[in-house]
Amino acid sequence: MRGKLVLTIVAATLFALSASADAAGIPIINAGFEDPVLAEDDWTWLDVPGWTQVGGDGAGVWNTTTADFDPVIAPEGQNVVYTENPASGVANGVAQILTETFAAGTDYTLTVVVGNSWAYYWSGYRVELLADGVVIAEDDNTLHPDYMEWGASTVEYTYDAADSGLVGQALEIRLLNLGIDIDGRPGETVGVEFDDVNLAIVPEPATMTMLALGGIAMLKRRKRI
Ligand SMILES: [Ca+2]
Ligand SMILES: [Ca+2]
Repeated sequence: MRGKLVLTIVAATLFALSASADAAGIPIINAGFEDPVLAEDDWTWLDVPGWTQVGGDGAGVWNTTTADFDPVIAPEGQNVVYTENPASGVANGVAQILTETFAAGTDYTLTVVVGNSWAYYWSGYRVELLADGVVIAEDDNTLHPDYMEWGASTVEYTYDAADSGLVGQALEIRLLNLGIDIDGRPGETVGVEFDDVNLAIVPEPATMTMLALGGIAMLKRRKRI
């Protein structure tokens, strides 16, 4: 009877672990930039709730239209975050320090949709995942969406014991405009838009196996009683 109960607990634990392995989402404030609610084609200037400005002018929330993007106007909801920048080679954009801290033995997957609106010449971009202000993984300008189109950026971090000094420190996401005149339009303002930011935890397979083996070992010990 007791063995059966323990088996049930082990099965429930394994089920919970397999569910969490799918991707546990980490809370991000205003991850889709739907705050504030804006009228069509309205925008904010230097004000992105939940996010701070990085570098110079400027970034804001923007309710995009078919004049900016087509056929996907915004990957999530109505608004996106835009960044505009002189092509001076100095990055700007937005950042958010999360309440979640960097954990040992844990892998992270950060996804962001990156847009090249009709409103600005293409600036290039960088999506960064940081702990304690140190970049631990990034997508450094690997996509170049066509004008009016979006691309899916994925940043994957696999736990490295060399980063153990960062365990317990706050995670941070930075969405950056590189300020580069990639399309050869000197003197023009360059831009990039972002939407639908997601950060997921995926426990490493080794950790999952250890937990599962721990459960089985517990079952065996109980059986001997
Ligand atoms: Ca959105
Ligand atoms: Ca719209």
